[in-house]
Parts: sequence; C-alpha cells; structure tokens
Amino acid sequence: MGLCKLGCVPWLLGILFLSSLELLCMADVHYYDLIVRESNFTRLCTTKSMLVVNDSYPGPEIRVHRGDTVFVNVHNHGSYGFTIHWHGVKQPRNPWFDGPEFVTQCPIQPGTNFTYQVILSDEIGTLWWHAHSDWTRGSVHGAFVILPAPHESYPFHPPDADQTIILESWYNDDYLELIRNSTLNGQAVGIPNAYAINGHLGDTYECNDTIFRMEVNYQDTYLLRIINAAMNEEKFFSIANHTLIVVAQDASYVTRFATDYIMISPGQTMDVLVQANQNIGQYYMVMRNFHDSAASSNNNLTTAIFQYKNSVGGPMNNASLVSLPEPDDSKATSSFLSRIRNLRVRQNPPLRVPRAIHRRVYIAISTNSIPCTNDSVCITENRFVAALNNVSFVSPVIDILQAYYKRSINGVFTKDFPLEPPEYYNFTGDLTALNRNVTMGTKIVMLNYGEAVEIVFQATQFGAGGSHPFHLHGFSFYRVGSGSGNFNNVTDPKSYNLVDPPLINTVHVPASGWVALRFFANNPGVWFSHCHFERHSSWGMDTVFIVKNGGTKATSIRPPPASGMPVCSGT
Ligand SMILES: *[C@@H]1O[C@H](CO)[C@@H](O)[C@H](O)[C@H]1NC(C)=O
Ligand SMILES: *[C@@H]1O[C@H](CO)[C@@H](O)[C@H](O)[C@H]1NC(C)=O
Ligand SMILES: *[C@@H]1O[C@H](CO)[C@@H](O)[C@H](O)[C@H]1NC(C)=O
Ligand SMILES: *[C@@H]1O[C@H](CO)[C@@H](O)[C@H](O)[C@H]1NC(C)=O
Ligand SMILES: *[C@@H]1O[C@H](CO)[C@@H](O)[C@H](O)[C@H]1NC(C)=O
Ligand SMILES: *[C@@H]1O[C@H](CO)[C@@H](O)[C@H](O)[C@H]1NC(C)=O
Ligand SMILES: *[C@@H]1O[C@H](CO)[C@@H](O)[C@H](O)[C@H]1NC(C)=O
Ligand SMILES: *[C@@H]1O[C@H](CO)[C@@H](O)[C@H](O)[C@H]1NC(C)=O
Ligand SMILES: *[C@@H]1O[C@H](CO)[C@@H](O)[C@H](O)[C@H]1NC(C)=O
Ligand SMILES: *[C@@H]1O[C@H](CO)[C@@H](O)[C@H](O)[C@H]1NC(C)=O
Ligand SMILES: *[C@@H]1O[C@H](CO)[C@@H](O)[C@H](O)[C@H]1NC(C)=O
Ligand SMILES: *[C@@H]1O[C@H](CO)[C@@H](O)[C@H](O)[C@H]1NC(C)=O
Ligand SMILES: [Cu+2]
Repeated sequence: MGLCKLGCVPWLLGILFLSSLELLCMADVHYYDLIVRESNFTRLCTTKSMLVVNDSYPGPEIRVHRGDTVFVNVHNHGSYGFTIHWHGVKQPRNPWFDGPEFVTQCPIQPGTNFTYQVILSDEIGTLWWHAHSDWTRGSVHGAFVILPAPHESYPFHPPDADQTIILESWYNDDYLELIRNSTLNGQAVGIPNAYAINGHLGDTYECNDTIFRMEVNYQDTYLLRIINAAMNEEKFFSIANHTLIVVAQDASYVTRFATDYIMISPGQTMDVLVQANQNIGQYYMVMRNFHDSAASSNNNLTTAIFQYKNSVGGPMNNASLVSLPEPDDSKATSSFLSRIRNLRVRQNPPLRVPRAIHRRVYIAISTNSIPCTNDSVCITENRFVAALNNVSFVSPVIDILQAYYKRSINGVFTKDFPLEPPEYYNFTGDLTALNRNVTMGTKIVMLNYGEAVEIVFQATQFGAGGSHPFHLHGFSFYRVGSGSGNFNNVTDPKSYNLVDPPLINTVHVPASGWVALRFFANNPGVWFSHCHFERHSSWGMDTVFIVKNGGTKATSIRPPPASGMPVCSGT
C-alpha cells in the first residue's frame, strides 16, 4: 500500500464527490480478469449450459477499498456479445465504462476483450456487477465489495467476518433464447422455475438440489452483504430466530435498526449485521417474493442455512414456519422502507439534499400494448410494451454516448422526452385495460451541469399494475418522499424528509403510489435510467439522462479510452 500509487495523480483533479484529499492519496489500483464463457450447471434435475464468469454462478467477487480504482479486463469466450455494468458505482465523468448496451457502449464481441476502468469515489459497503445486455445478467453477475479505506473505520463495532448473500432467479431455459423469443412473439417471459441463494436452490424444490450453508461461530457478529440479483422479483428475506440489524443500503450507511425481515428490490444491496447469539444449531435463512401486481408469480420459499459450528442434524424448523411477511403484504414493505434513514457520520458522503429545485421531472410508469404487426411470429394480436410518460424506449444500434460525444452521428436519439405526463388522469384508478397511448422512440432528458433535479415516479394501474424498482446510473439520489395514490405537486412536497433521507441508487416505486428523488446533476455523462425488472426494461420502461459538461475540464466528460471502445456492428 503506497502513497498515491502510479495512476492516481491524473485523476486527482477531476474526481468529484470526494471530501478529502487524504482519501485520494491512499487510493489503490487493482487489476482483475473476468473470463466469460459457457459452463454446464445442474439444477432442478436438469443440466443446462449457461454463460458465466470464471465458470462460476454467481461470478467471482471484486473486493477493494473506498476510493480505489479497478481495471477489469472482460474476456468474451462465449458466442454472443454482452457488456458489464458496475451497479451503483458513480464513475465520475467516466460514462465510457458504465456499461449499458447501446447507451454507453456496444457489446464486447466474442473472441475479444475490453478493459473497464471502474473509478470509485464515496461508495462504501456493498455493490455488485452484472451484464447489461439482453437478459444475460441472469447468469453473469457478482458482488462488488467496498471495504473502508485503510485509515477509516466502520460506524459500528467491526464485524468478525462478512458474507455475501446473492438472491437470484433460476430458469431452466437459456436467458438469450427466452428474451429473443419473447421479443419476437410479443409475450412476457414466463416466471422462473426456482430461485437461488448464492447459486444454491435449497431444500424446498423437489430435486435434491444443494443448499447454501453459512458456518458461524457462537457469539460472533457477521456482516451480511445482501444483493438482489433476481430478474423480476422484489424479495423478503429473514433468518429464523435471529434479529437483523440494517446498517447500509446501496453503498451508503443508514441509521441502524433492528428488524425480523428485510424487503430488497432487484438492483438494491443491503448490509445487515447478525449476531450468532441463539442456541447452537442450524437455522433457516429464507426468502420469498414480495409480489403486488396481477401478473403471475412463483412465490415458493427458497432456503439456505445459518449453521453454528459443531452443530449436528438438520435445520431446527420447518422452513414454512419461519416468520416472513405474506407475498402481497405491502404494509410490511412500506413500514420496512419508512425506517431507512441516512446515517449522518463522517464515513458517509456529506448530506447535501437539494432544496431549491431547478428541474422537475414527473414520470408516469405504464405497461402498454400495441398491435402486433408481424402475424408470422405474434401469438396474439397485441404485443406488450412499457412506457414512461407514454414513450416506450427503443434501443438504438449505435450507442448514445458515442453519438452525443462525436456530435457528427445524427438520428440516434432525440432530446424531447416529456418532463411530465402528456395528460393527467387518475393514474391509480381502475385501469385494467392496457394503455395504448404509447409512442416508440429513443427520447432522452438533457440536464445542465450542477442543477438540482427532482424526479417523481408515479406508478399507474395500467395492465397488471404493481411496484417498480427504478435505477439511475451515474448517481446516488436522496429518496425524499413516497406515498400512495396520485402525487399532488402542491401538498405532497410538504411531507418530504429533507433531514435524513437515504442515499440510494435503486428505488421502490410503490404500486398505486409515487416516490420522489432529489440529486444534483454534478456528473457529466450519459446515464441510463430504467426499471430493474428485466421484463419491463426489455419492453421499453427506460430513458436516458444526459448531463452536459460544466465548462471546465474538471467538470467535463473524460476523453474516451485511447485503446478504443467495442465496435458497433450498426456503424
Ligand atoms: C455441457 O454438456 C453438454 C452435454 O453433456 C456437452 O455436450 C457440452 O460440451 C458441455 N459444455 C461444457 C461447456 O462443458
Ligand atoms: C478468473 O479466471 C482467470 C483465469 O483463470 C484468473 O486469472 C482470474 O484471476 C479470475 N478472476 C477472478 C476475479 O477470480
Ligand atoms: C485483448 O484485446 C486486445 C485488443 O483490444 C488484444 O491486443 C489483446 O491481445 C487481447 N488480449 C487477450 C488476452 O486476448
Ligand atoms: C423459442 O422459440 C422456439 C421456436 O418457437 C422454440 O423451439 C423454443 O423452445 C423457444 N425457447 C424458449 C426458451 O422458449
Ligand atoms: C413452486 O412454484 C410453482 C409455481 O407457483 C408451483 O407450481 C410449484 O408446485 C412450487 N413448488 C415447487 C417445489 O416447485
Ligand atoms: C433425492 O434423494 C433421495 C435420497 O437420497 C432419493 O430417494 C430421491 O430419489 C432423490 N430424488 C431425486 C428427484 O433425485
Ligand atoms: C411444514 O409446515 C407446512 C405448513 O404448516 C406443512 O404444510 C408441511 O407439511 C410441513 N412440512 C414438514 C416437512 O413438516
Ligand atoms: C424459532 O422460530 C420458530 C419459527 O420461526 C419458532 O417456532 C420457535 O419458537 C423459535 N424459537 C425460539 C427459541 O424463539
Ligand atoms: C416478421 O417476422 C419474421 C420472422 O422472424 C421476420 O423474418 C420478418 O422480417 C418480420 N417482418 C417484419 C415486418 O417485422
Ligand atoms: C382514483 O381511483 C381510485 C381507485 O379507484 C379512487 O379511490 C380515487 O378516489 C380516485 N381518485 C380520483 C382523484 O378520482
Ligand atoms: C388516449 O388518447 C386518446 C386520444 O388522444 C385520449 O382521448 C385518451 O384520453 C387517452 N387515454 C389515456 C388513458 O391516456
Ligand atoms: C401540478 O399538477 C397539475 C395536475 O394535478 C398539473 O396540471 C401541473 O402541470 C403540475 N405542475 C407542475 C409544476 O408540474
Ligand atoms: Cu417495472
């Protein structure tokens, strides 16, 4: 660990978000290689070949300290192109390495490699990485652990050990085939066959699948780094007879609170302390969907085991007796979420909640249908799409970042994403019909550097209704308010929490309700924003925020990598 290692200095001036120079000079540089190829996996009594990293499901962990820089060389030994996204890493001025396919780059083609430069700033705790093309993230994902910097401490008694817990979907079918078929035939990808914890299906499915065991010492305290990597499902999670203490969410500390269960949305990460303070034995860890839409769902319990050293025999209880909220218990979800508050300590980014807002964006989220024009492949006369303010995002074939940066490539996107719904109706009323008022387009929002932004997401009851986990790349934002019904832009802001709102990167938009976010647009770049339900994102529940340069070098997008970006076949 040297002072200001080679490579640290050129970025010194430009890095945003950092509060101390000291932190920078301690920053380390790491190099990782990820080999991506097909491997065989047997689950649910069947064997499938699946694209994974280093033959491992989930993929290997990246483990660094706060403020470090990581170079990750991704080698594509598979048969189709994909990209990798560093979920929750803000990448100051560095959209080139953010990852979403056709937004900031084109896919890494088979037989080639691409080195990502992942620049950490104030993130602390747990994040993750995942593929960001088609549905490849179902098998290509892993943890991104960010430990305190060498001179820093945890804002709680240091745990004796930590353990990553990744919650996953399991499909017997191939992810690429599933999404290609569904895109062609206009139907929804079906529900998963099972769920997994760290790649293990546990003992509730009838195929003698393996179960994940976390071995613990009596009286030790563990930091669980819980990641929801499921494709389309929010999750309740709990450990029988043990109290969970939530200490961080989305790589930012929260005021600690004790709970019997957590609710975690796809894309989110939660750091949870648990003390092995019960009778020596084996206890179930269980997860099950939180599911509040009319769409179908696999609500099976999925299990792992919290196992004390020197304990013998099987788990103490029948897994279905472990107390966990019912799958449709939205009160359990909202009461859990309302307890999450920012922790005002020096280990957290200084709390800077925008008060005077320059840019308001109010987005109605809908699932829609449009006539299916290709009878040879459509199964019914309509196909599913999804929209934000009635615009369904169309993925271009040349990435938006390149088109924006070079300025000479026209026709890739337009700057007219509507900043409010084109018409006001009872968004949360009885709207079981699918909304047909949808236009297709690659419409984006332009933001000025540094402006204070408020985004309100409004869930509508079109189609199956339900909640949405919304993710914004390039930022963490404050969740300042949430409520049920239609957002009232006069009365609801009065109830905002501007004192200690959590700083997160993925937010639960409640069914038949709204959520309000605030942030400063201080990261120039091209930043994708989308529902982290893969099904909805694939249908067009996405948009892009472009933050303009601020006028100086230190407030402008970095130059593209000298070694070039993956080549777009569309050019
Ligand atoms: C997976 O299993 C199939 C069938 O046994 C085999 O043909 C294939 O070579 C295996 N693939 C890999 C990557 O091992
Ligand atoms: C992945 O595998 C390659 C080749 O075996 C190895 O060099 C690399 O260190 C592995 N990466 C990780 C993150 O474990
Ligand atoms: C990685 O790609 C570069 C070209 O971008 C190539 O020169 C190099 O040989 C590749 N490395 C490996 C290990 O394939
Ligand atoms: C995809 O569609 C093809 C052609 O209809 C079919 O043979 C195949 O089983 C489908 N695959 C999946 C995963 O649904
Ligand atoms: C799991 O869920 C599916 C769909 O809800 C159901 O058919 C099945 O019986 C459940 N149980 C197991 C063990 O898979
Ligand atoms: C599971 O294991 C039990 C005991 O070894 C065996 O009797 C049973 O046939 C197995 N079931 C399956 C589906 O493999
Ligand atoms: C576990 O409890 C459930 C619900 O009470 C019951 O249906 C099931 O039979 C029990 N399973 C075992 C193995 O005791
Ligand atoms: C542990 O939890 C199970 C079910 O969640 C319950 O039946 C049992 O009474 C609990 N044991 C203790 C010691 O609290
Ligand atoms: C209709 O689908 C067929 C089969 O995938 C495809 O070859 C054809 O180009 C499609 N036509 C249109 C107009 O999209
Ligand atoms: C919107 O619809 C909901 C559900 O039907 C109803 O309770 C509410 O009163 C309606 N709001 C307005 C403003 O009409
Ligand atoms: C859909 O568009 C039609 C025609 O512009 C309009 O009359 C109707 O109110 C719209 N409905 C919704 C729910 O957007
Ligand atoms: C506030 O909401 C009303 C509808 O309730 C809408 O007409 C108006 O444009 C909104 N104002 C702003 C500033 O968004
Ligand atoms: Cu959604």
